[in-house]
Amino acid sequence: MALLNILHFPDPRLRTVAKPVSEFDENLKQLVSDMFETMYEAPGIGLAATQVDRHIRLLVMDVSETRNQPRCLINPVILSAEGEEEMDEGCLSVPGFYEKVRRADRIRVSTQDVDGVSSEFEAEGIEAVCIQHEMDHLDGKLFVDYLSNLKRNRIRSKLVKQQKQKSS
Ligand code: K1U
Ligand code: ZN
Repeated sequence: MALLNILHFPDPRLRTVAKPVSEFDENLKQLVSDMFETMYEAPGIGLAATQVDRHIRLLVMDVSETRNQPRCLINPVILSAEGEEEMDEGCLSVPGFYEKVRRADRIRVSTQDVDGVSSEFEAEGIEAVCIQHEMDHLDGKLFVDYLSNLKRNRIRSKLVKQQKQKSS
């Protein structure tokens, strides 16, 4: 098990579009295990492979209050989306900032598990929001992209300043 380094906005690597997972091998299982450890330690309710500089279509999440309902989605696809929900979102790649984002409230998702077995399920509320947020990461998109240019640029400047202070 290992903790992975989480990339921070505005790192350009967060803009990479992830490629489908094609090999369901031991390396994939190790990455999934390391991503869960990193997500729980952060702590976060989700983590996309993009955020740890692995550009494959893989995300992990656990939106339960008890933090014991891990879920891993590989090559996820949103088959349908309904309703609207506006929720405060945070992001481990944009630490310290929470902003409202409007997203679909109910989604139907197809996915594969670590062995490559396919399934479909429905999600709503925070689970649906988290899946959409993490799937955005796999397409190189961040929640700050839904904000005004002014807000996004303010967040960028503050994070760049913090990163410079840390490295000096
Ligand atoms: O993708 C990420 O960076 C993780 C992010 C996921 C997310 C949060 C809120 C709405 C949608 C998606 C986080 O987990 S930020 C941290 C957070 O929200 C949280 C952490 C611990 C307990 C409860 C919430
Ligand atoms: Zn995020």
